[in-house]
Amino acid sequence: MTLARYVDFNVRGDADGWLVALEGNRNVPFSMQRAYYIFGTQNGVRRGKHAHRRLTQMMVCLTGQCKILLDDGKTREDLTLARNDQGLMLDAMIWHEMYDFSPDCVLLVLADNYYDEADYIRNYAAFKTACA
Ligand code: T46
Repeated sequence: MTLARYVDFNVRGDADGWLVALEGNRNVPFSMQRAYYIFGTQNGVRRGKHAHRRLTQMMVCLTGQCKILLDDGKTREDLTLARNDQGLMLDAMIWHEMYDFSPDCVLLVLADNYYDEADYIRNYAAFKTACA
């Protein structure tokens, strides 16, 4: 069993170039309220290191690649994000850490709500307690 699921996108275009459209409640299976992107991550840095209490997100690696550790409090798995024709759905209450960023990695994240620090669990022990 996997802790997250991939959504494949239709890639449109031809020899002139390519385009992917992301639409809320269609190929993005929630109502989007926010998009942000992560880039310029230095070698050896781990980002994330938190879980969200309620937030649902989709991650798309636009260029380069990185890895992501997922943890639901019982099991852990590591996935690679390296495709711009695929989104990774990340539900609430999954601890996640992104690492091994290539220098050119640009990670687009779509979210179903606005930024709210109160939605973050940034302490792993507190996350484990909340999962129990
Ligand atoms: C997540 C992973 C994948 C804002 O002001 N607005 C925003 O929408 C976001 C996402 C962050 N911020 C501020 C909060 C911090 O002062 O930007 C700063 C960096 O955020 P953070 O340290 O949480 O960044 P990452 O890369 O560790 O985590 C981010 C998201 O915060 C998080 O929701 O799931 O990317």
